[in-house]
Amino acid sequence: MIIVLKSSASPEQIMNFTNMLKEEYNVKVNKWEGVQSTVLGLIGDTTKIDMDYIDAQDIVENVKRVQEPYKKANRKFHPDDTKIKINDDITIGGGSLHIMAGPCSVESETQIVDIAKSVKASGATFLRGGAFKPRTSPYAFQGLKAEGLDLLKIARKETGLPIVTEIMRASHIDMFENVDIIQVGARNMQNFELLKELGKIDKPILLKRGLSATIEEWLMSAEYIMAGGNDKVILCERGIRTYETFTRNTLDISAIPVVKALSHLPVIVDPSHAAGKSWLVEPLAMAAVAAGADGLIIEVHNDPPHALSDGAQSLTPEQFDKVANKVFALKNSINEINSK
Ligand SMILES: [Mn+2]
Repeated sequence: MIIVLKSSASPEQIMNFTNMLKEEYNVKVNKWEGVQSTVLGLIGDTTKIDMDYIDAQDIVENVKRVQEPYKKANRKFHPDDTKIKINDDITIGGGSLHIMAGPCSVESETQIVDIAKSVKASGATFLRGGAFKPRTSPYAFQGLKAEGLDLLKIARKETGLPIVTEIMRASHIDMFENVDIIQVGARNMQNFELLKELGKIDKPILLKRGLSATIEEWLMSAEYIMAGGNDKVILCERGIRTYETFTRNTLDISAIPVVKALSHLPVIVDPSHAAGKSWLVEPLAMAAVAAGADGLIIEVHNDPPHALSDGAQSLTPEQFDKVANKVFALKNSINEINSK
């Protein structure tokens, strides 16, 4: 971290400020005295330093970070890809390609079990389904809640597919004990109290990117979970809000290689919520795999026109089968190219 001091700063003020930095943050402080101003270079762990607090000090002209504010999620301190094991036989990360598929909302036992069976037959390795739904309108279907979780478990028992479902509040964590991957939705990406509680459990967390979150903010949210001791974070790019209105969101393909360069955490992509239109799911899924995603999460419904949520972006099981086949074929080709 570099701190530029105002030219009006007196030697005594500079000494007091330097001593405060050393004592409060346990960092080494290098000082360069120029003609116009003095510059301080902080060496050590600066992640705990509040930049706004430093910037607000009377003698500070400006302050700049030279190192990322996240540590546990940072590839610099963990060069190898994180691989997250689920049920001993599934590994996410390090070049994997897993597809999580299922309906936006769990609607009934037959619905979820039928969809689970068909997506499994097409190669999906996880069943997704919402029990608690964060809807834009309070009048829209809010999910089957606890009953939805029970139905997901029935579908898991029938198919063997591990389940991924979204949590909305920390007080529900006990209810999610039997879930294989807990999803934090885009709207909760900065629900820091929820993130802190998820940091205390030993369960993979699928952390969706907020709809207007920068990559750094997204990684800082992962850091919240990891700082509590839970290293099993899977990042999920699901599109961000831009000025474009044709698609529901704009899939940020560049975020995939960027996050993989900055962090060791696995990255999966949600083309369904990015596009908002079922016909766009295939090309976006292909692009995500080509860009290096470790997996995909795709909405599949047996009767999209009558789905209680997100019907327009849901694939039928037949359409999903086609997309899954293409995606796995593409992954094989990419592996072949990369091995040359
Ligand atoms: Mn949905």
